[in-house]
Amino acid sequence: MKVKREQWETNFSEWFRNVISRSEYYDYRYPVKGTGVWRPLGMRLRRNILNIMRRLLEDTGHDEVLFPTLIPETLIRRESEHIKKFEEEIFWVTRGGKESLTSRLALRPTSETAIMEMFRLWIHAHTDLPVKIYQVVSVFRCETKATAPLIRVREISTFKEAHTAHKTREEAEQQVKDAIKIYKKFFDDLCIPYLISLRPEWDKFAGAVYTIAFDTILPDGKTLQIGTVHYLGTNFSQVFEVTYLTPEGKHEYVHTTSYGISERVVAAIISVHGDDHGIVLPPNVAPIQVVIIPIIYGDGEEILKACRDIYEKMKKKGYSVVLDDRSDITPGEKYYYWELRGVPLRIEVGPRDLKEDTVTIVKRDTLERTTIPKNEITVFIETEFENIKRRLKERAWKWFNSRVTRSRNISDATRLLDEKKGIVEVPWCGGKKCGLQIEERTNSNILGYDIDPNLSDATGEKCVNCGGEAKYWTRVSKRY
Ligand code: A5A
Ligand code: ZN
Repeated sequence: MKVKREQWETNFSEWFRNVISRSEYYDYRYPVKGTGVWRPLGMRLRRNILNIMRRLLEDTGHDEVLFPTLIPETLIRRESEHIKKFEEEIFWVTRGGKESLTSRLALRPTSETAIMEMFRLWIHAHTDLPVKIYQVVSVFRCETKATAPLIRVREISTFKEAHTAHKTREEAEQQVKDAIKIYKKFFDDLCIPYLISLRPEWDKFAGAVYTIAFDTILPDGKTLQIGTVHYLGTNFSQVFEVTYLTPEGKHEYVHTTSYGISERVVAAIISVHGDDHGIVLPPNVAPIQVVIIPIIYGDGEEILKACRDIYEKMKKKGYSVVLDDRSDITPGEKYYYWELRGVPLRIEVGPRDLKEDTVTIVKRDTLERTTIPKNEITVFIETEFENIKRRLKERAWKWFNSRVTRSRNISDATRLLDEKKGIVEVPWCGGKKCGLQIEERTNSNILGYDIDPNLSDATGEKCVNCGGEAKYWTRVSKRY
């Protein structure tokens, strides 16, 4: 059977909503706008993804913490840039029971201010630094743009935020580089393609000195920001008075960073690998890795016994495996059911397999069917899991790369962005005025330019807006 990706590409938003709800991963019918319910399969996928992140962070010296959800108004107002942006989006708690609160409490939209307040109490001497912490929590943003399940929510329930404090700018900027490395490994392990861009100053995180973002492209050609790393300088430490004593006895402000991801990563992994049959997942995060389906004619006791043997063997190997022995639906219905849910490998055992001591295996990503000797199952699965991961990564990057182009001409760029969408790189002088005009003329957004000068250097090119000397190939896209 050939894999179809028509719905997936031509009708993505409907495909996406359909697939996440029909697969019973996530239910966005909960009656509060911008929220949704993680159902058991979605929860397992979420957990498997977070486990990869946790491992990466713990291996690089980050410790997990848990801060309160509420932030006093006085704290969140302290950094002026920060509050200016988030003011529009904060949910306020103003009453406790029947009484009005004397000072309002914010449902955290992010945690810099709460964390800085405590850093001030924890950090005293240079020997207390660096501090590297993270938490996985819900944050709340009353998004004014249209909400979309997992992609733009108002309760971000899978917010992983890391916060670090350092002695010097150099150390903090090294941490930014380390964070980028961590995120690269993370997205590579999920086979999600991305580009890394330095956001223009008008689009950086509120209170940051600069913001570096990971963007992927969804099947409809629009980009999705799936992670951000911020260098915050001393912007927060100055207003929160977070200082440390140097060996020379001087008080210095700490330099801080923060970096975050959200359920957008789950949206991305489902989106970039899917097809018209539903969800397709790399085996390392799939909630169910193998499903066994008995193909029974008449009395199937022997076939069921063979299936149970395989089930036990898989379990012992540590795989997440299901034996679908339901008798009220046909094997065909089961195929459809588990394909929709993205199980990477399906093992079928029928009368012929029983006779010849074989099993039939179907790979979810290619829907290809092969028959192998029963005693080769475990070796087959182990290598095929790696193969699936490699194929998914290759296919995703190939599709992604075919949607990244360069253009030296604004009307060309605009046409590309209208027709093909994706990412178009144009030469840019680096000026804010030109940047904003490029956004307006293309009716798109500037994502910024690559942090690797080898990729972004546009020496010798002319700015696509003013015709002056260009500095960077800057990325433009329609985005979520
Ligand atoms: N404290 C820093 C880390 C922070 O809040 N950064 S951020 O505002 O850029 O958010 C981190 C990531 O969360 C973003 O890169 C984006 O991938 C995700 N995110 C932001 N708003 C979101 C929303 N409304 N719904 C889902 N994900 C969101
Ligand atoms: Zn210009």
